[in-house]
Amino acid sequence: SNSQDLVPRVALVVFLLKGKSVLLGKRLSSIGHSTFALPGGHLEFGETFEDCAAREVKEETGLDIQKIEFLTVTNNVFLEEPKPYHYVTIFVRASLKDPLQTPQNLEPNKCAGWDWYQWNDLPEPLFRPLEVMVQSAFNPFPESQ
Ligand code: 8DG
Ligand code: MG
Ligand code: MG
Repeated sequence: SNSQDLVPRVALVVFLLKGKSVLLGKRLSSIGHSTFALPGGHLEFGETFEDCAAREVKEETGLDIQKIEFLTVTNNVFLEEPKPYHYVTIFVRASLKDPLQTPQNLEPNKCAGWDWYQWNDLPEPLFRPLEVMVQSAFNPFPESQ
């Protein structure tokens, strides 16, 4: 694609929280290949943040989520990566509708597999937009936890 095709895009990603853990998957897409990232994807035309969060998590993991809450938005400009990208990324948190439901790897061409990781023992390397947040001491858990 030539440089005139480069536009900022809107992404929405989900901190799916279970106890002190979050759900992460190792990316197989060209952007952020082999890094650990949250479930999520592109906001579709006409979609609410909540609908997008529930849809992406369902499509990618089969999990049903509840208590979807907006957390923050970040501007992710990575022009020097092998594939330059600019995402305005909306971060939400959510919990499982059924805490016993386990994630399935429903998009094996895009993800090596999903697993729960303790927030104080995250895998490396993290996907850059997520790494930036962790470096800034961002915490996705409710105050009480
Ligand atoms: P879609 O076709 O399902 O809409 O897209 P996708 O294949 O699921 O896209 P994605 O790469 O998973 O997510 C879109 C973009 O969101 C990604 O290229 C960059 C941005 N993004 C972040 N942080 C994160 C993150 O932690 N996880 C994911 N999956 N995407 C993220 O800025
Ligand atoms: Mg997706
Ligand atoms: Mg995705």
